[in-house]
Amino acid sequence: MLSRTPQNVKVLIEETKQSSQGVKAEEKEEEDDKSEKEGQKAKKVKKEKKAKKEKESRSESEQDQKHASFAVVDDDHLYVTKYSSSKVNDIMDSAKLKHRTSLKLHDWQRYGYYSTFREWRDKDTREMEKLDRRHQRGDTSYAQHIGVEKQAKLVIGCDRVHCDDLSIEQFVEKYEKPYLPVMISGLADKWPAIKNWTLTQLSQGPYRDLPMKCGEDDEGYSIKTKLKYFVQYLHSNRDDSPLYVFDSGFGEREEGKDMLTDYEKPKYFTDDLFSLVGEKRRPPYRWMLVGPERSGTNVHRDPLGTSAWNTLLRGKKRWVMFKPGCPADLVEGDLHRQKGEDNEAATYFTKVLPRIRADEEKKATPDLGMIECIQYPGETIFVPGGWWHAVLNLEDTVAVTQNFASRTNFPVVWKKTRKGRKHMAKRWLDKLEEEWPDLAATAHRLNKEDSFEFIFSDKSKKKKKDKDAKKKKKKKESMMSMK
Ligand SMILES: O=C(O)CCC(=O)C(=O)O
Ligand SMILES: [Fe+2]
Repeated sequence: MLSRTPQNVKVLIEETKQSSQGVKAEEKEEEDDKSEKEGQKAKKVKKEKKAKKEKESRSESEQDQKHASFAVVDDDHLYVTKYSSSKVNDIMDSAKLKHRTSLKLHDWQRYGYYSTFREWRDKDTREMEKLDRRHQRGDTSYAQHIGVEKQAKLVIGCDRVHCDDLSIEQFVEKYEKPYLPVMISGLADKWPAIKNWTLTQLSQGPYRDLPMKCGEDDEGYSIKTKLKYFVQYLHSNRDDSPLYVFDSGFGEREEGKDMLTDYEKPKYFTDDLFSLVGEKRRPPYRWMLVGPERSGTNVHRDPLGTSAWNTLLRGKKRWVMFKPGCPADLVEGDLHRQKGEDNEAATYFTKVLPRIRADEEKKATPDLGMIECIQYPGETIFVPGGWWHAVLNLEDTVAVTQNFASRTNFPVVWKKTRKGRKHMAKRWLDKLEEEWPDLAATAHRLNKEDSFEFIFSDKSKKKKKDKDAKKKKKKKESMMSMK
């Protein structure tokens, strides 16, 4: 682990010293009382001890709130009037050090985005709104844009539609089959999550003690923190690219089970073919996201060729998408990142992306198929499999997203799964044969066309066994660290 900065070491040592001195002083008092053997005093000590125990057993959150010193202004603005408790600072600092080991704590603020971000955001928002108006007016169609018809435009907006105006069949024909993104409003209007997932509820309501993944260490272990601590960090941090809750296990923990009933799969996304392999074996597929302003997700494609829907409950998200098949080093920014610039979404959107766009502008025929837009609260974006995408939280956000294999994307997902998750793919195929013979037939046809065969050598079986054991150990250790 990287050492802390001298400044922070000093703070930590001072705090540790103070508290340990405090404990020692109390113990000493008790010893003195005993040695005096005064019945009255002994009774008093007993009473005090009892009171102390009771106090300790009082809910942790009650005590945390005393530390936090914030004022609830409305559902989403729990303004921190003073930097939150040192306990939360310590927890989050330790998470930060584990998550990005190449940074010292003060490096998390080295670019000063905290002071410059809003100016950039407001200007960018005006441009995005203009782009959106042009797109919704129908100035550019997806067909032109992705090169199916001539006159490709450099960047366009995303189609927007209300769910009442888009039937499932229309969605499949217009967006899912041709693999085109769309922003759909109205799907979450009745979700309990609208009320239950406000930032205040998340930090004070029934989910406050849920451990949520907010980072990953160099060995791939999850770094988790309780929601109530994370929300305090969200309100008070000044980091360039803050930690981001991106948690796929929220519905599996006892205290989080109710979260699964706070939302429902929108009508367009009910196919979920991976469910056939069972909850334990299937790849992670649903995530709860709590993103402080300036946090985000850098350019990537979703795993195994799956498509995704992402519903935003609070705040605003800025999206950029590139059509499938674009060169990775170009869209990921490797060709446009300057020395000293990091690989975080905030830098990508504010620095790297404008350079990619400017270069694209110089091309005779722009060919990245860039789609850029802002997602507003209550909107659900459909991200078709294979599309590169990056997201920046323009404000503090809460969202839920799921990835899925459907009848429509099945051929692509099958090819990726049989290669990337061979053992699971075999099991999947067996289940498909029972439940969806037509899809199993598609899988067999694709295997035949590509001369693909399942071969499980002893070596690969051992590798799988070792991997499973390691995963199990990791999970156990990560649970232990939360206790
Ligand atoms: O909201 C985000 O930060 C990104 C989520 C994402 O990549 C997705 O939904 O596929
Ligand atoms: Fe994604």
